[in-house]
Amino acid sequence: MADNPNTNEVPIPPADAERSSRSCRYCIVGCSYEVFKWPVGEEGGPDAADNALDVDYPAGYGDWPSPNMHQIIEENGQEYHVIFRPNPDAEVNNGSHSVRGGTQAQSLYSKHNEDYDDRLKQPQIRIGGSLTPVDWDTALEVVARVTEYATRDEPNGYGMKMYAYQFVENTFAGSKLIFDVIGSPNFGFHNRPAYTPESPGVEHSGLYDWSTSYEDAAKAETMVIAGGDPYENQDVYFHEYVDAGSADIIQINPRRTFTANYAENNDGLFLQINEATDPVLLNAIARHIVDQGWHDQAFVDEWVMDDRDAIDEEGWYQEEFGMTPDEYIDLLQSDDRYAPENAAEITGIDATDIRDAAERIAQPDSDQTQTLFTYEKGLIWGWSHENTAAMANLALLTGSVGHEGTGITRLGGHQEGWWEGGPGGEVIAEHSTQSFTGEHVEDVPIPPNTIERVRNGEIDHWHVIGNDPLRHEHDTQSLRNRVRERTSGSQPQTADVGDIMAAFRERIDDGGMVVTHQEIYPNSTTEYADIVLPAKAVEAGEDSNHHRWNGERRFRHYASFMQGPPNARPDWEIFADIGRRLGANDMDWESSDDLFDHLAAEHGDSYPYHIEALDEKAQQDGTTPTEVMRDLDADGVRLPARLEDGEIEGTPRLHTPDGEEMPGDGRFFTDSGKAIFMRVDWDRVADVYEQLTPDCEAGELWVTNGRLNRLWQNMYTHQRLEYISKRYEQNVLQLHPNDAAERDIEAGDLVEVINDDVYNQYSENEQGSFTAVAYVVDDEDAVQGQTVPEGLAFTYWLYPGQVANDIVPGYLDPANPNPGYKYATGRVRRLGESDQKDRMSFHPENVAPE
Ligand SMILES: Nc1nc2c(c(=O)[nH]1)N[C@H]1C(S)=C(S)[C@@H](COP(=O)(O)OP(=O)(O)OC[C@H]3O[C@@H](n4cnc5c(=O)[nH]c(N)nc54)[C@H](O)[C@@H]3O)O[C@H]1N2
Ligand SMILES: Nc1nc2c(c(=O)[nH]1)N[C@H]1C(S)=C(S)[C@@H](COP(=O)(O)OP(=O)(O)OC[C@H]3O[C@@H](n4cnc5c(=O)[nH]c(N)nc54)[C@H](O)[C@@H]3O)O[C@H]1N2
Ligand code: SF4
Ligand SMILES: [Mo]
Repeated sequence: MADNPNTNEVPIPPADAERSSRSCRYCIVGCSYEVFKWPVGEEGGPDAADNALDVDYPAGYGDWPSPNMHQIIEENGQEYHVIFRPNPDAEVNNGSHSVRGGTQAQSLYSKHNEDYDDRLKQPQIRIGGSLTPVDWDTALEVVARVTEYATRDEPNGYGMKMYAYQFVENTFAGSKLIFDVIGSPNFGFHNRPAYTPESPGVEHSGLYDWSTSYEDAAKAETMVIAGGDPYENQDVYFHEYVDAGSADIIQINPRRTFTANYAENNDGLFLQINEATDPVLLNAIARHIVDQGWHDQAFVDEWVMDDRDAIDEEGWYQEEFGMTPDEYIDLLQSDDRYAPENAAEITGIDATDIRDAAERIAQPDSDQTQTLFTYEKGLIWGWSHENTAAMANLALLTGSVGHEGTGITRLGGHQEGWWEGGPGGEVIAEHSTQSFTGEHVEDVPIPPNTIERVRNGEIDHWHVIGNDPLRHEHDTQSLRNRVRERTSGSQPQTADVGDIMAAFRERIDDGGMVVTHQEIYPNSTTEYADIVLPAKAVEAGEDSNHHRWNGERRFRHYASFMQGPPNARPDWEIFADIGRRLGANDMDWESSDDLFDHLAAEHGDSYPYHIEALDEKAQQDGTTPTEVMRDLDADGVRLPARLEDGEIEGTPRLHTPDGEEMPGDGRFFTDSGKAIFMRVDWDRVADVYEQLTPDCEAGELWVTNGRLNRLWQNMYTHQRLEYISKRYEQNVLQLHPNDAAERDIEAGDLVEVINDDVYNQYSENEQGSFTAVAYVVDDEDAVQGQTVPEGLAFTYWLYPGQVANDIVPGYLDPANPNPGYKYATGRVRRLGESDQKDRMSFHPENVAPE
């Protein structure tokens, strides 16, 4: 590691410093940033006229970039200063940032950075057991020939696991490779094993899971936040919109987080739900609404489908789960488990609070509610159908869609950037060998669970791009064991393509598998890779221009401003090269701009986004879609985009009453333009719930998992950035003091979490375990309550080397194979003291302003 030249001083960019616009490399909010770059040795002056920031110095807080927003990079022997600061004039963030975004200058590729030596810089192939540098031609020729061999009988021998979000140019090229060029159905997104919707209950009801605008949070009167924590995970949305508004928050979470206390301290409600019981709570709220007659009958009559045949014709999912309003209300009222008193028993929430929540949601005194429904992974990574469908039902029942201050939306993870480049649905219908049989449908083909196929031998070449499945998938300990077994056969001994292919063919013939990992840093999956392809970090400004959108569909241009490791290549270019080697003749884009222009002109009508207007505008003005986007700068355009009086206009929210903003047929995404209630039935999951529930007698706890504010994902940047990583030197296990005392555990002890019987749908249960540092807060210090209740622990899910997903159950919804990642259990035992025991304070982190 080289010395970091950063001090407490930051150079002022000269007036002619190169300026470009992009958004944060991290979360969904997509805060806008400005980048200034100029040669080392030059500097601007304190007068506004003499600097690129247009500020007269000295100036106050907010007008000067912090040392964390400065970096020195080197290109072709020349050093440059880079200032990377939140854009003070951008609509989304208005100059605001989080600790993650505000430190991203420190993650740029620079010899002054800790991670400089650690970036993947050269293609590698495991030869004689070690990853060995090779040239691009050797590496990509092997990738193409292994793919050919793996798919020699049928296309299912190839499996791809790729991000959905890392810019439209990359996802377009990657999904074209698998669906169009190779024709395999074995696709898994970066966070789940299959090509499934993340919010099936919302999408199949005809709602879009990104239909609101950020202003709606500021204008709502009631805001439901279920299984999500925007203070921790979507910071600037919380600060600039939620906190700036005056909605009563209803936070639904098993943990009393900051957001829970914030809700209570500001006239809202905290519903501290028992783990995994949300469908019962949400149905009980809906039941109380209909029992009281508080639902929006006029909306339901006009906008919710009541014709059974028409529902069935929408597709098998609607046939299986869709309900007419009468059927839905009958389900709520005929099942006594949903009566608030009975629901209280399962969910742990008082009937009075359930009724209170129902009233705040339905707002019986107004004709039009101002209720906004938001949710994220606490619902999605559980009973993903029931949890998301129950939220959609509540929004429809109360007519809370399409008006200011209402709606239903995910809070979100990454910014979004999925643009399908091949016929995914058709390939799955033709080649998937996985099917679903339910109450109303039989043997319908569904997207394959690719993780199962890696385990059972169907996938012979596994191509993993920009994600770390051996850390983030379910049941990772046994998955790693299986992948180790399947990659341990015959090994290449020289860098000759013929020798390498002979070894790989032999391995595949023996039931083994070849793993290709396309990445920017080594991680858990790289340890098992045979072929490593180094990518440019385009999210950090390297190499090429790109586009994606945030949680209100705000589509923006990310201008490249630096090269990155010279011999790495952007993902779209790697996909195109592999595609051409496999015979594609339409993957010869000259640049990412060329690819984007093609996409806007030829594929601009991707559901439900529509960017054709960019191409129309470009033709009108004699320019290109890329240039149109560049001119839209920090504020971009909220999709769908349209051309009005020669200018690009956006769409603040979807599902408005006239539906005019939609280029399609109607207000909702169904053939009739009407929405559909979805069956949410606790019986569908009750058996699995029983099996997953921890055995308290045997000392088991729920061990749920999720995010911490300062850490981003598998910590690919943060494990290499001391400023952040020293705050969490090991994984964390939040424990209730009574659970800790029973096990002789104190704050700062090193503990082990063991699951002796990690649930597996195929009854091949195995053991899993990980270690962490116990975070225990004494009752007298817990001034606003304990974060975790008795019987439940919480851990960070992607900590390097202390992998929480080693105990995560292999439950996937049979209709829509999404994992129940949140529903893990385990025994906790003390190993000894951690080295942090005497150095850290372990004070509560959930204290919100009164
Ligand atoms: N700081 C930070 N922010 C991030 C990320 C990050 O790595 N770090 N990652 C981004 C990504 S990719 C994503 S997907 C989002 C995720 O954003 P969130 O979904 O908000 O994050 P999580 O912490 O995974 O889960 C949210 C909450 O679900 C709760 N939960 C657990 N089990 C249940 C349950 O049974 N019912 C209910 N109602 N709640 C439950 C947990 O206690 C937790 O507080 O965050 C994004 N933002
Ligand atoms: N128990 C449990 N499990 C979960 C979840 C949970 O809440 N609980 N959440 C799920 C969710 S929502 C998520 S998002 C996943 C996250 O799981 P992963 O997707 O595996 O985690 P990330 O750290 O986001 O992985 C991104 C990787 O991409 C690399 N990278 C960055 N930029 C580029 C690029 O331009 N090209 C390439 N090729 N690589 C790049 C980074 O180095 C990093 O290793 O975990 C899922 N698993
Ligand atoms: S809130 Fe999200 S997008 Fe904004 S600066 Fe933080 S990590 Fe980046
Ligand atoms: Mo995510």
